Amino acid sequence: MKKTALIFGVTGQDGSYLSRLLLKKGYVVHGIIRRSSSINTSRIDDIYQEPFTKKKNFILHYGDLTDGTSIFDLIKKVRPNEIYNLAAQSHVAVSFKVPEYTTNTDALGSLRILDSILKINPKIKYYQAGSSEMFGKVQSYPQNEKTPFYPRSPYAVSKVYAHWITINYRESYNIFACNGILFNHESPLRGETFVTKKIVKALCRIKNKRQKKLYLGNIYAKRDWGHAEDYVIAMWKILQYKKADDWVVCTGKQYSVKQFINLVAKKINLKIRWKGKGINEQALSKDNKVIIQIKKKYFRPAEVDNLKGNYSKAKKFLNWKPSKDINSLIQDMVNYELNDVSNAK
Ligand code: NAP
Ligand code: F7E
Repeated sequence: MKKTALIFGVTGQDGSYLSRLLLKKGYVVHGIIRRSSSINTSRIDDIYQEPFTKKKNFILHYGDLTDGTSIFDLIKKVRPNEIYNLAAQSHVAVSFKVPEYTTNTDALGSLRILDSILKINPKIKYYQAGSSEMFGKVQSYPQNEKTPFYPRSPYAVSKVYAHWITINYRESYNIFACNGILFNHESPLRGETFVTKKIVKALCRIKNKRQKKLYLGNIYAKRDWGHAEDYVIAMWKILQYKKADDWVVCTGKQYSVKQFINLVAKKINLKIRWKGKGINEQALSKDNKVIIQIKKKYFRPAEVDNLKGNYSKAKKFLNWKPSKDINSLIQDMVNYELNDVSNAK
């Protein structure tokens, strides 16, 4: 019997990679999409053309995490073996502007799914997309499953709620409900307003004289960046493990935003020189034009300065480790941008 998976957030970066992985493993994949005035399925459109989806193994339904009725009805109709909750208002800076909506989706959305599982079939396995943002103002270093949370944004606070309600439904009702605590993961399919994609795209366009400047916020924040393709494998392994548990997924390596910029510039052979300090810091091209400038509007009301994880538990029990380092991640993202005609010379 083929396994059936239901993915909330199928149109996002991770939803796209996870769908491909599960279809290759022979799953029937159902995904939830939201109605929007412009089509928002660009990350999964090509999956329809793949040979492994010919037998209608990839089915999309309208729904929304803020709409409990749609969630309940879909789970009842699809009767999945596994549910992956990847849906979220996932932008930390935006969560300060829309805190109530972020909480409704990211915190209560998880509760709505868990409660539907309880009422429809408590045997359905559940994956909750938790985040290293929950560690926020970090209490120990590097962060693992035992590190206390100190969330620093409405996004992170909502994810902490989702984390604990997942544990609560596991302990109260014996549901196979798991938390992945994933550190930043990127790819060519990353949303364009996240810092890695913003940097790679802009520097490729600047190199090809399609754009003059890139504006950024805090370039001294440090992150543990991995590749989304590796991280969806961890999600799947988490639901195949013999018991439901919580797992940190990361690379164990850390770079600042400024270091990331330097690595991208080097990769595309764009010479840059830094000058100035604080809000006046700038990067200049070899002909002394300002190509990167700092803008106050990109700073957050509260920042997460310093994230670096420890994935020993996932390595030991799930036999998971990252296969791609920062250089292959950047290579992958750069190749994609340079092949995009709108960025070409
Ligand atoms: P993403 O690209 O922003 O995708 C988010 C997905 O959620 C999209 O499919 C989006 O639909 C959907 N969505 C948003 N609001 C929704 C709602 N109210 N109802 C139903 N669907 C909704 O995020 P991602 O990078 O793939 O991340 C996947 C999950 O992992 C998220 O929960 C994120 O918070 C979490 N996470 C991400 C990272 C990371 O570094 N990428 C790290 C840790 C945790 P539209 O396409 O219609 O907008
Ligand atoms: O910011 C700094 C910014 O938005 C990274 C989400 O997937 O990962 C992501 O959250 C850092 C921050 O990711 C700009 O202040 C500087 O310190 O790419 P980001 P994030 O906030 O770490 C976690 C794990 C998630 O769970 C989230 O869903 O870069 N930064 N200048 C900037 N960030 C952005 N976006 N734009 C700038 O111009």
